[in-house]
Amino acid sequence: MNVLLLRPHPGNDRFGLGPFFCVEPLGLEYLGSALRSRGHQVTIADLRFRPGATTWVKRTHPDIVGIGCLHSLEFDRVIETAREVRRVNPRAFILVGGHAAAAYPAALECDDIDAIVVDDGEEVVPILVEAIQKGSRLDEVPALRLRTADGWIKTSPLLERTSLDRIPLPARDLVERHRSGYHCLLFKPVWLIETARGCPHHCSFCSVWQLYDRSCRERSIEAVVEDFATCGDSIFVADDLFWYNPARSLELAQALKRRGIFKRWILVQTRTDLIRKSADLMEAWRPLAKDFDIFLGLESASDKGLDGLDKGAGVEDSIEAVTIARSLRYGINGNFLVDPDWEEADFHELWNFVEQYSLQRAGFTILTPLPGTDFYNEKSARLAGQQWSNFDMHHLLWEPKLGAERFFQLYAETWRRSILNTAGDKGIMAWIRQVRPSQIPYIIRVLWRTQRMMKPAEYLREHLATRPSTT
Ligand code: B12
Repeated sequence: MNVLLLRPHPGNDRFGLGPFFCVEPLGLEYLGSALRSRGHQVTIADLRFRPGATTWVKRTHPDIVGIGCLHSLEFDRVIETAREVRRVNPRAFILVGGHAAAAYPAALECDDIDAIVVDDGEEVVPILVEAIQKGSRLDEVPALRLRTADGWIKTSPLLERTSLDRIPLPARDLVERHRSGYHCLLFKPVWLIETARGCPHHCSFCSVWQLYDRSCRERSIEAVVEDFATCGDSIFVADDLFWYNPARSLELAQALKRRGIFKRWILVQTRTDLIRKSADLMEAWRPLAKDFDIFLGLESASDKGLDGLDKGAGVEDSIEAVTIARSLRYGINGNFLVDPDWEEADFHELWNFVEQYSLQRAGFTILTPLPGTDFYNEKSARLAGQQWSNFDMHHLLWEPKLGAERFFQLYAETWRRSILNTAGDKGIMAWIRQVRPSQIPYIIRVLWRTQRMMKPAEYLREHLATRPSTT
């Protein structure tokens, strides 16, 4: 079968770190690899670059079109893309999958989509493609929401979680034409690598553990080493919780070292309490890159705040983690959550914490009930009428305690205290000095776009223009 896999443009990256990150569609590359190993023909089109869906459909004449949906904020764009594909090729079977699609398929159940995969794709997608090819029953394909003449039905779940070793390496060649466009912060081009999937914790705002029932799976050391060896110099590790399994992480660091891996930059995401327990492990990993950044879920400046998010770690963990990581020359990026129900004093507490521990490289997102979480179900009555593109963690989804105008003044002030404020401690020249001359236009463009986050009026204008008419 001829399969076209599409990564839609997310549509909404006016706020947040969108301009700083553009990462390859790794999930689609694993699907590409799985399908090719069964003899199917695969094209991946990343619609964040030209041309658009219509051109790709006309160019490839697909039997099946798979659309990736990682983030809830993309739901409407995914439906629009499906509609566009349907218009150009009414015969193609249209399938959607990816984290947000699996976590909350209800948002995508419409006439222009034929099926939604509600689990990982490496196993399910080849079964579905073969069933379509043979004309056999699709309701026997596992892990689907399927559109039928009688409405949407759910098929049986997979008997076991798909092993990450089922498909050892992604088909990266399918996106190589876009490589120079993939970037993270100062690093360009960038490669996304996954060594493990899932998280055993239960933070209230996160949909990952809820989708995977707190399970964690790991790729084999050999596959990960091969992936690191064949990717380029700047690596973003997609794992939900890096360094989760100490014995395996140590073995992996040693195997990478034996293979002679040394990267210009690696970024991983992990928890503060894990760093506190993992100083030895972190020592083993640090020599694998010139610059090594950690994205830490800092979330709150107080134990009360962390408890309220079911974080399972305290402020002492944050402070210790930052100290340990810095002593080993890791860069600390991170994120704090800003609650719409905050008082003025809560903002001041956050600013003082950021100042005291020099956390100006952290980002700040608005606490958002993401579909696929219990938090979303609890808040759903207050979310009526919200457009999906507002679920980017930079929009207010209900009236904040301080009123929208005051909230955005304080939220913008929070961002003004970060290194992204070019009128603050790190001016534009300091950024420019960190990149190659050829990247200067890129960094200027990105920084110029991010300055919007320091301006309360910009948020307020956006809020008034995009909120549901009933609020
Ligand atoms: C990399 C990443 C990003 C990248 C973008 C990646 C890209 N290619 O576009 C960046 C850094 C830009 C990013 C940004 C954000 N992200 Co993000 N991101 C991730 C992360 C860490 C990894 C995704 C990944 O590649 N995994 C590895 C691949 C191999 O797995 P996979 O994508 O799940 O693919 C498998 C299946 O899903 C399925 N599948 C995938 N695609 C398809 C397609 C079809 C057709 C089918 C059938 C199946 C299928 O099969 C694949 C193989 O098994 C996930 C965490 C996660 N666990 O999903 C968060 C995650 C998706 N992000 C999240 C969030 C919240 C955000 C932000 C809003 C955060 C912020 N602070 O601003 C922004 C949004 C930016 C914007 N405006 O668009 C949430 C989404 C929650 C939700 N319910 O919406 C997640 C789940 C993180 C979390 N723990 O909460 N993100």
